[in-house]
Amino acid sequence: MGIVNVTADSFSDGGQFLDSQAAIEHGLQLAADGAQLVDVGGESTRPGADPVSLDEELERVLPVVEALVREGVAVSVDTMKPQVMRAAAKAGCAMVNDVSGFRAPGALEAVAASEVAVCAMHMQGTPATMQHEPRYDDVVSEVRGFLAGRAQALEAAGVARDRIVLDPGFGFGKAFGHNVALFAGLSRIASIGYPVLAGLSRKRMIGEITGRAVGDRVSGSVAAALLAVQNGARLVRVHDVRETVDALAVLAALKP
Ligand code: HH2
Repeated sequence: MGIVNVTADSFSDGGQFLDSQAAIEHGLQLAADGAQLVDVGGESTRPGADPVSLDEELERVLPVVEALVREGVAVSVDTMKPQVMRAAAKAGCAMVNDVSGFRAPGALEAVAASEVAVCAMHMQGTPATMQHEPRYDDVVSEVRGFLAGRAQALEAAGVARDRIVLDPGFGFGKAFGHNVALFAGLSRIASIGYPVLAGLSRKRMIGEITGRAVGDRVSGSVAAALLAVQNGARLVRVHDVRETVDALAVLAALKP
């Protein structure tokens, strides 16, 4: 899954693709580079990011989704808003990706009313507060329990089992040690019985390990994507698609 942030303030590429034409061209490039899904988001979820209004989010996301769908790209839409989910599904997106796990009132109904795939992610708190001393007794069990509950809620709302993907939400209300424990516990998350998506690309934990600034975390991110796949992730959400696709091809060809 390649990332297109149509935002002014995303942590790694904020402002680069706020213009729809630039976002569309970037999405097409990611697809040409080998992304099987292109994730389009109009609201940054970085810690402390400003919320975006419904109208603004629709204005940012829809033209990009429509253009990419027209070009035959499988598009995922990264949103927490049910109205954006409905509009994106109508525009032909293949997946709705919700970092709040479809907890907004009306979100379950919005995706159940369409045939789209869904990615439900775990987040402790909200983007405004999530990095203020996140706490868990047992992070893997708690995240696993939450995701199993969201999968159940999605199915109860009418979303078919084979449309559901789960994501532990690296960096979303997690300190470094929580992220490390979740990474080691990816196979336990996968054992819930749904494909798992891992999003580590250029995140702070990669910076904490490598000492590199956001713009210089490609190698660290590729290494994390490879290990995530080896640990049980079926999808990886990345900014650097070409590099990750090459690395995954080498992994597939050479792993014993
Ligand atoms: N991470 C980000 C955004 N959306 N969705 C899923 N399913 N999993 C993730 O790990 C995830 C996500 C944050 O990354 P990015 O989109 O680059 O930044 P921002 O939220 O600042 O736009």
